[in-house]
Amino acid sequence: MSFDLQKEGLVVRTTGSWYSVLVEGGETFACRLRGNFRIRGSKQTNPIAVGDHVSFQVLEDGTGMIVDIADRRNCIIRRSTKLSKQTHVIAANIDQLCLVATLGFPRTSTGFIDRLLATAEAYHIPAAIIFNKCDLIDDELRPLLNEIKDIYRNVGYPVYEVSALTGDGIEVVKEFIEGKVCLFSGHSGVGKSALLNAIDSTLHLKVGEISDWSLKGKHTTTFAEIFPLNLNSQKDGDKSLAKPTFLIDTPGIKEFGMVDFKPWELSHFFPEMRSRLQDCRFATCTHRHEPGCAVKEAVENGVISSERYQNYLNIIESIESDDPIRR
Ligand SMILES: Nc1nc2c(ncn2[C@@H]2O[C@H](COP(=O)(O)OP(=O)(O)O)[C@@H](O)[C@H]2O)c(=O)[nH]1
Ligand SMILES: [Mg+2]
Ligand SMILES: [Zn+2]
Repeated sequence: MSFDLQKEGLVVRTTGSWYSVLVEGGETFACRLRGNFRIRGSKQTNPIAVGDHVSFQVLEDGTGMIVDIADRRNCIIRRSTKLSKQTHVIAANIDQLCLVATLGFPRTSTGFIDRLLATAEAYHIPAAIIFNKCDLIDDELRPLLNEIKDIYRNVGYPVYEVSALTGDGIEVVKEFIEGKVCLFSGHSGVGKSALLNAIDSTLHLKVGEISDWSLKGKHTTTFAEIFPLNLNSQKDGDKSLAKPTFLIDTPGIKEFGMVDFKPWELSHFFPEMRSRLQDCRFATCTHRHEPGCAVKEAVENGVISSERYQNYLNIIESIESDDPIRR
């Protein structure tokens, strides 16, 4: 028996002890994990998750035996229970969180946006905000939208404005996500399904279904799964040059959970505060009542958005009022 043929690929699906691994060129192999494979970080219940890059040996029957997992750039996890130390890795190596938001119909609060952004920061996942339904932005809403866009651009987040309905801005978003593994998140009703349909017209996701934003129904799974997106860009004919783009679907987690922040840690996940922490008098400054606080000073000078700061305070408050056993 020969084990010479070794391949590398992306785990796109997991079902029990089998992993679907996509290799360059588009072929998928059903793989298993070598029996004595050491589970990295004993706190995790699953050694491999979708998004992992693995090396495997092709066996005679055409299946694969995974022999190595590349280090993860990031991963999102779920605790089995609130107090449990065991965690379940939902997905790994996410290149881009696309936070879909709307200024109206329904209105996404900046509080929600800031929570999600802080969570993405904690997970080391780059985040961008896509404001959808821009066809509904009238003269009255326009200044507010511009103001909010400026707040996030100033912090360093890419911000896009699109309409899934008219197709406005979609090409720019396609260019932005090309070649990335993307996770779309946002409240129900903001148009995630419609937006994904506009990005990839072959998806045919149901629009207007309140409870379901995932691809469930189209592909029935309760596990996280990664799908190639067909960006079918009309402008360049040579598709072979395009880098594959992927969508992570995570049924079961509607939104990112909030990571277990400690109050003094939270500002590490607000980039505009993080860059000023060393100027606060106290290393564990929570930027509320402490003297010599560089963050508060930046808020007073209008350098840090007071809206972001208020949302920061609200998150701290919710951390402190939560189950005290956890910290
Ligand atoms: N006017 C307008 N309506 C939209 C747009 N995108 C989505 N919608 C509508 O918003 C509702 C919710 O869309 P859906 O994609 O199901 O949102 P999801 O819950 O985030 O997946 C549907 O009635 C869509 O037709 C848009 O760009 N403009
Ligand atoms: Mg939906
Ligand atoms: Zn401070």
